[in-house]
Amino acid sequence: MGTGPRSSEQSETATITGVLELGPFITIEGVDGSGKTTQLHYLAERLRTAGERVTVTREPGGTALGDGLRRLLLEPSPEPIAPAAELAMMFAARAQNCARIIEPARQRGEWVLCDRFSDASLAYQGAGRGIDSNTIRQLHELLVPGCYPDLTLILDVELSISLKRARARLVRSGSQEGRFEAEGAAFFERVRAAYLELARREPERCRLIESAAPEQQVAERIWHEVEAFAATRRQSVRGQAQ
Ligand code: ATM
Repeated sequence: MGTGPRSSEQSETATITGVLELGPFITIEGVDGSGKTTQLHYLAERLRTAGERVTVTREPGGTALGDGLRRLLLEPSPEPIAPAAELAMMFAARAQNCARIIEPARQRGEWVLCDRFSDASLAYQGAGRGIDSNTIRQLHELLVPGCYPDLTLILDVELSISLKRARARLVRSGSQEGRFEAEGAAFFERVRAAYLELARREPERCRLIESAAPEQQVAERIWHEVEAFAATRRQSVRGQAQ
């Protein structure tokens, strides 16, 4: 990629001047069925083809502990899970993911692509379950201090499309991960509205990507955003190095 995310000139500059450059941290968000996981893998492949080192992770999950918590969180539960317990488990998985996967990969200068992160807690446990958003932000600062994405891609699609896609995928895959899918449309409307609001409130970090379009078009739009992000980042590293 000529104008690609990272040039050898940039890494040299960082090394010579001793400027500490953490690898870029990108998260992808959206309601279930928005196509984010497919797009995350396209993006990872494209970055790798461009010569970048990329770590892909997801939440809840990404580590053995996180995958165990994922099963407890997403598979049908023998008893209703209290919203506060759900939130605490999401953050336990996140703390492990940050400590074991995200931070070490960033320290090695790799790109980190994470399928959902704390914005999902704000959308699902905040807007969806009604937990105060300040409490969620405080929990983030307490448990994963300073671990914030540089860029967040929010994929948006009408619920009539996303719900159908998500439920069809569950049936196709035979997966047991249906606890959230059992929620009604009003729950997902609140989640979607929270993501739209986040994109409005944090335009520096967040890019809203309309994802009803064909996959390849969505992938191009994402690549365009990532290239622009990488160019800005290169400029700022050069600025620090001078
Ligand atoms: P994925 O299917 O995108 O991996 O997400 C699993 C579910 O976890 C998703 N449910 N649906 N539909 C959203 C939920 N989730 C939260 O509720 N809070 C969080 O903090 C995270 C990371 C995920």
